[in-house]
Amino acid sequence: KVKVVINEKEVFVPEGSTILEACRSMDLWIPALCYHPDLKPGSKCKICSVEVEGLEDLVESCSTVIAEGMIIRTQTEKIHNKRQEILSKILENHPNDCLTCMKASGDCELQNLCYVMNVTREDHAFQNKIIEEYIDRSSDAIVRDMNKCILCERCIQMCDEIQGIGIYALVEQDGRKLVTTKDGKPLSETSCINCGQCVKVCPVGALHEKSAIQDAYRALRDSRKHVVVQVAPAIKNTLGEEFGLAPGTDVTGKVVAALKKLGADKVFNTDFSADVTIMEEGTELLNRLKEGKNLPLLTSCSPGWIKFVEHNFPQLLPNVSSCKSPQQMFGALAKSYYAEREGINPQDIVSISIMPCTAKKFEANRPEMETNGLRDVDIVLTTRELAKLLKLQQVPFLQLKDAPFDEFLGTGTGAARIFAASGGVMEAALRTVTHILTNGEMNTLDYHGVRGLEGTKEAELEIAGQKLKVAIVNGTKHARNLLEKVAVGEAEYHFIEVMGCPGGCLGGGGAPIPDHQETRERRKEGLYASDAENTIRRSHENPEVQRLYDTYLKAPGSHKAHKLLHTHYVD
Ligand code: HC1
Repeated sequence: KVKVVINEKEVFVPEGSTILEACRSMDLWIPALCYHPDLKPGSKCKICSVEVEGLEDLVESCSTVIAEGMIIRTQTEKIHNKRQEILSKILENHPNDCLTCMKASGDCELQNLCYVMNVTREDHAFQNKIIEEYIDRSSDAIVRDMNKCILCERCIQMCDEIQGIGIYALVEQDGRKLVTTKDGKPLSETSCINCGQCVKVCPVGALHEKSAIQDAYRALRDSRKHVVVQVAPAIKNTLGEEFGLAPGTDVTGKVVAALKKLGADKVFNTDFSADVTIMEEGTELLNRLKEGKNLPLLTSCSPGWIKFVEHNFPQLLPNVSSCKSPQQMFGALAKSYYAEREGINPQDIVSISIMPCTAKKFEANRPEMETNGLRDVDIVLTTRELAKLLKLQQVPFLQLKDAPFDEFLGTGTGAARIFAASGGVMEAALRTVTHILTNGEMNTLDYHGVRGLEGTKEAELEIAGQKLKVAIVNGTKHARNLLEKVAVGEAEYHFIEVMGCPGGCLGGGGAPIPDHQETRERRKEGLYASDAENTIRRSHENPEVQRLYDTYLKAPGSHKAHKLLHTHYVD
């Protein structure tokens, strides 16, 4: 620790921390717009500037490392004037349309800052003109409205440094600085993977998911439609954050009750189809191991990751599992298996999914994601969108009595729940594959070696004489590093789990904000606690999955299973 003086008070702060980090750890407020805990300090907005005794100019607290004996002041008149000046410049170029902005009041960092800094109409000029060409609605997942951009460059950093994709750039156009896609193309024509990580770090309403709230609202009120809703694994341990609960809190029962209140006819569980995925993908792995073909097998649950392979490693597409993601498997089964059993015309079913992911919107729209001419999934809402819909409808989420999932497609195991954490799909697969390879003699439940939020992990196992070398990556930057080695034969694995977002789906682009390493750790702990509490923790032991195979699909990998649950991606 080092001794410093902050606002005339002697304090000890961790060596190597920046002034901003030190002040925040002491609950001392310093405004910041470009700073984000997941990103390298960019020193772009300079609104976090503070005074250090002995220095004439203010210094940016986000990038200045504290030194022994420093005398720091965070709230002087000079600082206040500087912050007002910076804010004025931002507001001159920012539309004054908070009433209709997609960034909810309270979530907009600029609006919060204006409030705290007592910004008044008399003192500041606002830009009221919206330039239509600055709005890009071409993507199925993300809307960009550069009218609202404050040039903090968080999106550029996120896309480049963390995801390793780099589609954004800062340019000068018509005498104005703008963040655009690198070649100025609409988002849908770039190599954007729709992961939505840029949306999560945008402090204002310049980037947001393409809203499906209105579509969901209409469907849920349409009495002629039979609305089935599926809830992804991550939602159960993250939606509570939108209502003030700690990250990781298990709110499964409340989510079900809330969706019933909104008008869902049936509330089902994506964990069910995640268990089905394990049956199908596990079988695929065992077949490929037997044949020695198309190894390593690459998981296919994460649609951002799939798009990443299509753009960057098309030669590895034969390695990608042919399994549709659990979201799409669920949709296909809802309009076939479930519809047939209940005697419902599949055309009358509206299939809504609640996902922590913006790329799931894109995935649901992919042309191949349909069965018998009907879309597998009709509407995708992110975690944040569901929270917004619940608030709009005044559903008293925290007061709701827990309700159970509806039967038939409602049971999920602990193995399925951990799909939402990096390493979870691998662990779920290992639980079942080990059982099969050892004829039920080995039933290991906890594979600690594949858990954790690190970008890349690997493990080697021997199961019934079969050597298995596996790797797990999260975030496409780490995926790129690993796949480059795989593509040239420098790294040999049998099975690789890839999730497109940092930490896996628990850090998805549709997850609650704030989202950073610490919140993701706590969500992960919540997910594994929910797994440990589940009385069934292996996918093949899910009684509803067993019924699906006994009465309908017959066996994993069967002709019918292939027709409904598999797809293929072509170069
Ligand atoms: Fe995911 Fe998946 S785990 S991809 O993160 O395989 O989004 O939660 O629903 O489909 O099950 C997301 C989560 C989710 C799928 C499953």
